[in-house]
Amino acid sequence: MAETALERWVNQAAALTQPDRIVWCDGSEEEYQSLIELGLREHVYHRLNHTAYPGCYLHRSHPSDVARTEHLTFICSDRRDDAGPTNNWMSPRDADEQILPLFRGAMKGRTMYVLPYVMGPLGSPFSKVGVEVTDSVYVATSMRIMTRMGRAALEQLGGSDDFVPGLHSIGDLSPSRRFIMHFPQRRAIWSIGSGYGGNALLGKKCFSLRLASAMGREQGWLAEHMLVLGLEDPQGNVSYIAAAFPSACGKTNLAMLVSALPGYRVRTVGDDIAWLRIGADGRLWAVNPEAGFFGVAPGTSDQTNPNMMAAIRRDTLFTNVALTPSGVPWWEGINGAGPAGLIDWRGQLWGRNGDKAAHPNSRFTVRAANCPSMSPHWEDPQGVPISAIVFGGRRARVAPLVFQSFDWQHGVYVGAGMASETTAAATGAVGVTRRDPMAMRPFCGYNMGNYFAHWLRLGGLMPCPPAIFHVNWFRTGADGRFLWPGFGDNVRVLKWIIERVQGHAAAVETPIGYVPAPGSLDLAGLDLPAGALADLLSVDREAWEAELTEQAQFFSQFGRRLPDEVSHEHQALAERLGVAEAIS
Ligand code: GTP
Ligand code: SPV
Ligand code: MN
Repeated sequence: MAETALERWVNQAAALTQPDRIVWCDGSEEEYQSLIELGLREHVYHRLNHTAYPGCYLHRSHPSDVARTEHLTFICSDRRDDAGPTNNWMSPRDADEQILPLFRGAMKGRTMYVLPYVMGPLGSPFSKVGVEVTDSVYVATSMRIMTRMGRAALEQLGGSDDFVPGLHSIGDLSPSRRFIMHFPQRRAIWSIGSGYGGNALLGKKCFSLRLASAMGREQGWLAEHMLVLGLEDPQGNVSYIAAAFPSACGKTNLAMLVSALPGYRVRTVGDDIAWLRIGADGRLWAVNPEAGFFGVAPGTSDQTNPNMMAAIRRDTLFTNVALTPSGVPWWEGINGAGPAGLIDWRGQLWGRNGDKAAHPNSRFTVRAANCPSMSPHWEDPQGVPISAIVFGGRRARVAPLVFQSFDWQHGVYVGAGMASETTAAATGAVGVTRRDPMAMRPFCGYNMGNYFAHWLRLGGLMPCPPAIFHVNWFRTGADGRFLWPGFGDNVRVLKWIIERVQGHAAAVETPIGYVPAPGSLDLAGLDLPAGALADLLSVDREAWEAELTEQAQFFSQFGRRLPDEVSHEHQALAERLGVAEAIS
């Protein structure tokens, strides 16, 4: 029989990397178990206490390989300007020159796993096939949890050549020989030198955001760093919300929150990525392309996220968490102080010298199906219809708890002007405010100026586009503590958002948008300290003036690629704030 496009590519990858063995993964349970067994023998995995945590294993990554490395992540478009000022760029030719020598012979003595996978529900018109080849057992087992992997993907592909090839090797794990390269024109991914999360599980950020955003631009849809949830009201009506927050800013927690308001329920569709298309009915429809969660461990507890705590009690892979003497995973925020004899994420007795026992970016990998809050519609091939889009960030100041944009165009500007304090999800300084439009700065596979234009254009194609909001759970008071309790109480904000969409919650107009009118935010049963609500909703003119200046600097990098509508909205805000001199 003639060689298929897939076989040809796998053979080429093998010729380059020279593995000892090639294993085509079928995605079965038996195969998963045997990969775990192999991982145990090779100390890639450690067995956890299977009485308390059946089917759970711990992986400790190399200490220099604990988060996405944005400075080593490249968009390799033909022209630098097509990657834009927010991406690292390398020409495809230079990329070949840099990375081919690193891949040459990289799998000698190792096994190459071929992982065909589908992003999106099986049989959905949204879904797309990728194939990752990797020499990492950790990646093979994680991809089986995070995607629909194996036979089903080969069936969906058939003899077609319509798949995204992703070549991955852990190489020697050296950051100086680490590259994560994306080729939007070739639709291919090359990643070497890291075994961690978004650097190595190529279906996730590399395919489903960086390449998919570029595909969506051409094909008229959006790939976004968004959770998707359904909010059910006491009458049983369900409204769907898609929300984009930067890494480690609360998507997973919001997606599965347990409501503090009686009669309201949140159902999870996705916690990290959404693919959005305009349906035949003119509404915006979303699917979650993933099949699992790769969630932040620290801060996760029975109080903050009981649904996730239930999900991760079985068949879960933990990465870089601490370990109690009885073999149970532990992290900061799970429950009080660490027990005596705690082993830290590096595998050493925890010194209690101020170091974290679990790495701040330690994570769990678990199938979505394990989570008790999944929506009955989370795998619907058509997706779910979105009523509201929410942008959010981690801002100690400036951004109020919630505000609503005036319309789609203003909402796109709100997203484009977003900023957030950096977190441990990527290497580099933590807590530094940076512009992060739509929470996509690290993930947009093309020039963000064109990305804003794409958003504006899609809005024009919807007779009644979703309303756009901005939230901030992380505003602090004078004492430096969070003003808002967050987690389950965030449902109060979701309720206001949906009531705004339905037209029956009151709001006050401010220069930046609508904030809740007194009494319109349901605070029943919540004891906020006096003055906290006013602080949470306040719009500080001086802070917003400074914000305008920072936005102007950021936007100016895009030159002619910045849509006029964004400049216009920026100018209009300056005028509403009464800033004398126009900023452009
Ligand atoms: P990625 O997986 O990196 O994209 O992160 P994410 O956006 O899904 O963030 P996640 O929900 O995992 O939360 C990150 C951290 O923020 C965790 O430590 C949470 O406990 C904390 N967090 C989440 N929601 C809230 C909230 O409402 N208030 C406060 N104070 N902290 C929160
Ligand atoms: C993020 O950093 O936004 C994540 C984790 O969701 S990773 O898969 O590493 O991208
Ligand atoms: Mn994420």
